[in-house]
Amino acid sequence: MVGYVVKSVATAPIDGQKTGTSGLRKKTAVFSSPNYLANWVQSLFYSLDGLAGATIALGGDGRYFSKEAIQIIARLAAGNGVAKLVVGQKGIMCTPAMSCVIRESKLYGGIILTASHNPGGPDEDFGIKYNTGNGGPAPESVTDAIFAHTKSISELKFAFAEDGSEDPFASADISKLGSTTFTTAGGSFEIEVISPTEQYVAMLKGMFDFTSMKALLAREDFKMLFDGMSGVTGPYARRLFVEELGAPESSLMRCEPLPDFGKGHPDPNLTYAAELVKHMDPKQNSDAPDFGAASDGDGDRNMILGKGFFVTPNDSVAVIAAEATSAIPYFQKHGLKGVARSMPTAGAIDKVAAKLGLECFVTPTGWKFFGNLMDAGRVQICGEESFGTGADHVREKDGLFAVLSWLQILAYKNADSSKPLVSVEAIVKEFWSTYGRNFFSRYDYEGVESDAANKMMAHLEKIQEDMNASKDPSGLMTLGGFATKVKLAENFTYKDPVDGSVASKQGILFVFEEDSRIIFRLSGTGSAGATIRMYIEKYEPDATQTDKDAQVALKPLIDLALEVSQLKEFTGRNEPTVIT
Ligand code: G16
Repeated sequence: MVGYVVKSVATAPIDGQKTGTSGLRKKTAVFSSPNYLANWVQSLFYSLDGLAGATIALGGDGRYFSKEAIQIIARLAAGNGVAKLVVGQKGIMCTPAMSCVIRESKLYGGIILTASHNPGGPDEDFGIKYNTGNGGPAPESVTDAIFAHTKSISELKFAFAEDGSEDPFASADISKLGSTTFTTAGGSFEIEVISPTEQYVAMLKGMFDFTSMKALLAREDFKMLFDGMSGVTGPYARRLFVEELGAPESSLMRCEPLPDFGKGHPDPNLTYAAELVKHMDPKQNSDAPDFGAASDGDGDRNMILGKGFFVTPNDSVAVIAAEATSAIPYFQKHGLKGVARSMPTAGAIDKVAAKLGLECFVTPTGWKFFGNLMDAGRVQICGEESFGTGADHVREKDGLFAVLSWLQILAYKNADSSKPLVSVEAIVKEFWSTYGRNFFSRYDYEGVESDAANKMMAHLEKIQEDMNASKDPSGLMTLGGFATKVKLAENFTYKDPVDGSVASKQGILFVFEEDSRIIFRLSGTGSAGATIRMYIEKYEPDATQTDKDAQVALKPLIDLALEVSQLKEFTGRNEPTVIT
């Protein structure tokens, strides 16, 4: 056994280490600057009770700088008394798999190295986040404590090799499965390298009926295409769709994980997954597949497509909830009592909850807000407009869970193989005819100057405050000089129904009398400048009107939102970077 010693190394606080919507994300150059990562990780370890002797997991999307980060974290983990680090082979572990491993192996927690859907590489982004023992992202009580420590930190507890060299754990080869133990005076430290796929794939196999999905994929009139966007999901997708379900290798695109995602932006939306969208469009590809899906850098986001048809994440989670107990074995077995969505997510799932008599919760943006509701057994399916869909099998959103859910629903609707294929589009349209349609669009303005974005938000805050101050007894307000009547204007505040914790200022929303709304918030996942998100939603109950193009149906509201916010005037931006 190889020995190591723990030494204290002096450091000083570094500005701007506040955790965002999901972890700390910065440019790789910032993360690799002296002590930047180490300060945050040491602050994390200071914030955790009972860490001595604990086992924690470590892995991520394999992006550029991950190898160096693993070495730093292992040295700090040993230095802070962690007994064992469970590392995904080659440092790989998709985010939902990490949640699964923490839960199933009953670990103390886990560290995920990812900036999710943000690009990677020396000039792009790196990120880190911590998940607690329930497998979910750390709550704000933990991230606030980490931030407080980053502001006063003065020492790093590092492990060194006995000969004084800096990498005491170099002999633990993380490209190979197995375990290595190192010793120090009065203690030891073990590094176990595990398969990033085994536990997670086994869990998914227990949740779905692979036989019926296999039969669907064997049909001559059914083809699927999965885009791994050169992120971490590729190997999981190959294992599930090709090896387990028998789909041909040609059902996969960009399924080799690359540290810079092939210089792409691994965000599964209509802009950044344009290549997949093109393959799925029968006007551009005469052999367009029937079902398409994409996943992001770390495998928690997903996009679902039919042949020439985009399923919004809002509709996707609502369809899954509506079909769950008839089509998906996991929910047939465990039942469905409640659902949840983030505030800017369109309310299609609310309609399902009302019809099925389920509890329905609206939380701030950030998957961490679903954790308590799931732990309390009140919510089993959740979704966010930001291409996040998941269930209570783990405490992260789960891209492959969403893709398998859709395959399972398709298998269920197409159980009779002698009948023509029921398409993704037909399933969504049947949903609209039952529940009505929540037209939805999100405009993203990326890389806006922070000061300009903050001024625009302050302007909107003032409008909302003035409106509330001048409310007449009818409770209705007018927005500026516009005819539209406003039912509610607020900066969203959420009180967690389980632990009573309060999250305020989570987005400014104006809800109109005729079941429509506009929302503004600043993204918490960018690494530089600000990203303004403008969300527009309108509910259409009339089944004869649900077939319109969303941009056409929402045009008056989009114009109103731009005018009220004075977005162009504040930011100088005439067009959004991404329209969803
Ligand atoms: C993270 C969070 C999600 C959130 C999304 C967008 O996703 O886990 O809950 O909806 O960011 O957040 P924002 O609008 O603040 O950018 P991911 O996939 O980036 O980890």
